[in-house]
Amino acid sequence: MTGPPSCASPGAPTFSLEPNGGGVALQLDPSKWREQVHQAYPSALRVGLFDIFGNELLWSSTNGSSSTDATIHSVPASSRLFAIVDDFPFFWPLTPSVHKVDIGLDDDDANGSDGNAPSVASGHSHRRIVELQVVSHSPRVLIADGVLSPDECEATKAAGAPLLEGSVTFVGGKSTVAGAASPADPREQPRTSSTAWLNSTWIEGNGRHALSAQRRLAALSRLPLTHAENMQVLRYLPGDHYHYHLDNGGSRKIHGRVLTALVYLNEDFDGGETNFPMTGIPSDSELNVRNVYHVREHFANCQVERGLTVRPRRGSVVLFYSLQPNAADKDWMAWHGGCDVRLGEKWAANFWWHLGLMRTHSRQATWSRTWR
Ligand SMILES: O=C(O)CCC(=O)C(=O)O
Repeated sequence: MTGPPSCASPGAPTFSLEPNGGGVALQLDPSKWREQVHQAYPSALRVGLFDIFGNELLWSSTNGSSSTDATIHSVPASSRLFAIVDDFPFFWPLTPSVHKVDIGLDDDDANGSDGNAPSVASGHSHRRIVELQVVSHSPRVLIADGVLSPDECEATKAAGAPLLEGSVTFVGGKSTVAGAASPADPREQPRTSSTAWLNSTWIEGNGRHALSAQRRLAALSRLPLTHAENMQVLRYLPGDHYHYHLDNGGSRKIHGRVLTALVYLNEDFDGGETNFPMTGIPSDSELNVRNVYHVREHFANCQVERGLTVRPRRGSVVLFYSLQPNAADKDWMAWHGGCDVRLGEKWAANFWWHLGLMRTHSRQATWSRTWR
């Protein structure tokens, strides 16, 4: 996704274009930006340009057309833009500044509930704007607080509670269920929590809040709901954990997962941190990062002293990518785990985006391919 820097005409206003996956930035001249972009990405059929807040500006194709040529002329000189090529999923650029992300109408306000959500007035409606911050470059991890309202967290929790079963994990293509797994010592078992899958039937019947929560997560991720699995609700009791794993590892069924949105539904417990042990580890480290047993042994299953540790806060979301921005290669730095809960119950939910379609377009709450 990289290309040679192009020269702009002397004195012309320019803006810089950075490949979304990192690499060499281009100085673009607004009068010949299209040629410059396509010269930089010679094999791409379409290139999308985004601003640093994840707003899509336009797509330009090799046949010379672009969605809105006028947009590029309204981009202020010196702006930083980001390029996405072809159908690659959107990846949040790794900028030092926070991304202010509009995650939709604050319909809880409209319904007279909590009022604590970080909404701002915009015209006549209240919109929820959150600050999404890059907290690790490798792996790519971003965090935003206040994405789900307390009502949305409670509704998602309540939805999951009656559907809980032992959590499943994959090792070497085989699934194991919490409780039934060996070894006998639960501290050595890879995953001991309980899981509930919120399927489309439940959402249509009961799930106004759960659906609004999913729409917010899609808005935060800038990925379509049609590419997401059903939401998975998690409960950890004292002593429960999920040792280091990759969200797209262990089974072909989940190889297409590109992004995880992990949302915390409560915070009134001790322990239960999420740890990314590879943050800050040099890429030439001796560790065999492709072997789950080596990683678990090296980092003692789940630890909070090293790497990046996230302490759960109700309504906060951790976004992290399991693939590289080329949407093909696994990110071996994305190992993570949920450490032991010491006291109380931890509730969280996973929402996974795939490269391919997971739901039909016809209705957002109905999809042809459920995960289970
Ligand atoms: O509970 C956590 O903090 C991590 C959960 C997780 O990694 C997963 O469910 O895949």
